[in-house]
Amino acid sequence: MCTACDGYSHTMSVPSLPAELAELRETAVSVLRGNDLGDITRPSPTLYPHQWLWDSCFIAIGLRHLDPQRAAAEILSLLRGQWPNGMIPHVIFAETTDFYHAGPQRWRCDRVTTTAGGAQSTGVTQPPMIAEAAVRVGALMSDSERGEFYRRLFPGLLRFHQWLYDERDPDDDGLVSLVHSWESGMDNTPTWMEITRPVAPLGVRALRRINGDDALDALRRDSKEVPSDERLTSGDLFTLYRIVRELRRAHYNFREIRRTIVPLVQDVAFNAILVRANEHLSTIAAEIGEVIPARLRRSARRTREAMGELVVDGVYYSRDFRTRTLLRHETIAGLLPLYAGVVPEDRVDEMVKTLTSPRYWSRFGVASVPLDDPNVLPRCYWQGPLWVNMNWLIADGLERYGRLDAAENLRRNTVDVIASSGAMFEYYSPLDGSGAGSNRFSWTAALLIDLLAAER
Ligand code: 2M8
Repeated sequence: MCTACDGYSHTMSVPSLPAELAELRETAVSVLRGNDLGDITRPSPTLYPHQWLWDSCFIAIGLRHLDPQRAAAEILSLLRGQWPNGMIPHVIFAETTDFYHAGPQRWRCDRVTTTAGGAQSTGVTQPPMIAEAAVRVGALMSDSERGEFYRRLFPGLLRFHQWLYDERDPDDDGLVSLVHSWESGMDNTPTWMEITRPVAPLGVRALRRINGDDALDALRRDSKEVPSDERLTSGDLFTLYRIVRELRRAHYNFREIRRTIVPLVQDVAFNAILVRANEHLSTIAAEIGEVIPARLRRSARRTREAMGELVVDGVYYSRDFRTRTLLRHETIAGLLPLYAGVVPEDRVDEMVKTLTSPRYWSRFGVASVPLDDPNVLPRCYWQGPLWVNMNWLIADGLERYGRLDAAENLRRNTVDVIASSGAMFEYYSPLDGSGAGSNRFSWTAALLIDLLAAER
């Protein structure tokens, strides 16, 4: 961000937009400015006061239209959190006293490692969106700026992709496994909650038997900014904390984690994002004359092929790493193979039909859980609401499959739902478009700026 003045927008030309959209864009810029901490951007001012991996990537995709160098800094700053083994953590803690419910004391990662930049971090990762964000930012830079940016990023990014396979694909089947639902980014999506609930702490299980989960509400501290019914249940939250305890005891090491009760999931969305990320990594390497090691190239090919093992009757699911059984609950995660480009051409129309049917496609975008699911909760986090980053990813996939009308409609609906709420909400009800969660959410603001740039 420019230090001589207070904003970003002077560095790039502002698109000419109808007054209403220009005002909305200004709101988005001010949300990003308000969440800016120098070279990182918090997802939201109070709920999420640190740096998150995939948030920073989506944020950079928007920031590039305001200030490409600042966008590049957002991405490069993720390398400060890199572990010696190559992992880039899902949260890199900022130097702030602002409260976060799963802060450094819950993870105590400084007992097992030191990050590249000395920052405290969590011990798990998040969807590997870095290469996509880097290529998007690079596209708006001069050749020499892009070359410099890619050269600074590439070594760390390569090590991250290698870590994903070395650590999380021990059986070498091409699919990486996740050890916590926070790694999927879709914290309480039904698939993950179903496999996670059996390992709930004893207290949670006892309270559940007498329908007394509510007793835990007073103990949680993540729902001060947002009503608790817009977030995951207390029982689920305390179960996720328990899994962090298990991971901590296993030193965040997959070989040890395998021997614990921690559920291990070959998450379909994460692996879809990885397929695309591997392609972008190759683009970055080619541009700066680097070579992707043969082993990583082979793993990348396997991931692409192995996505075919996750599909039954045209529907993609995540898989239990231990039992190799598919976790047959339909959610938005199963639509991300469209983004990955792994859906065979003769299956694409069928998938687009499902996606655009009233089951998923409300007037405003794609619901995170089909609307005919008896347990869908339209305003609750990853159990029904639509998310701007998901709409963005799916629209990107539709476009690359040449389904231009569907892509265009989805993008337009996304802008409309944000416009009708007038604020940058974390997520929106697919039924009436009302906003929920944080109302100053960075990736909504950033991706809106990106969508408006395309609109121009
Ligand atoms: C949400 O997750 C965090 C934990 O990582 C939380 O609830 O405290 C998710 O929506 C995740 O996808 C997102 O990256 C994060 C920050 O926006 O918030």
